[in-house]
Amino acid sequence: VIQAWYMDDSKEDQRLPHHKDPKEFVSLDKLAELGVLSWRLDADNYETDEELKKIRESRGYSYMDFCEVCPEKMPNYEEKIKSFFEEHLHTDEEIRYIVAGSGYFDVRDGNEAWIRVWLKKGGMIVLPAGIYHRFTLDTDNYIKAMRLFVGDPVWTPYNRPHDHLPARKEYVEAFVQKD
Ligand code: KMT
Ligand code: NI
Repeated sequence: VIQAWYMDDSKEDQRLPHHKDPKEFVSLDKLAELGVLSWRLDADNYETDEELKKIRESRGYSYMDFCEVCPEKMPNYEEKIKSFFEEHLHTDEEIRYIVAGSGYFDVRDGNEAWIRVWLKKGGMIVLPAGIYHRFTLDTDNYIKAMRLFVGDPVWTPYNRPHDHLPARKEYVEAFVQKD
């Protein structure tokens, strides 16, 4: 339900996998070194899942709602799809738990290379505050995600470059190591 790999440089359809040739997978441990946390949970039972409950309690995720990305349920669908795929950061964590469908969360590694994280039903991800990232649907064209947040949600995206923001500086300090 969670796989990650380095992306190729082609400008083809963003919904395609964009593997390198040969494929170059990235471990969940490597993602954790970038501050990107992930879990595999039981999406059929999210209402009663003790594991989810524990994560929410330990990380203070008091807020919860759902975001369904499909043309019928999303006002300004095309515009939203475009803005999700603009490279940006947030001043808080971006937490998504996929309860149906699938999609790609792309994150920058310490050398500015794109890592594509493919999340399917049951996959949960935390993108740390200050990491540059973007989102796209895959060719299945559908995702429903639980959105979690500490307190009142702030969804504001700051498109790159926004390197002067404290959240960005703190992220770089804590996680960016070049090799
Ligand atoms: C985001 O912030 O990029 C999104 O909410 C995308 C949809 S959540 C699967
Ligand atoms: Ni975002």
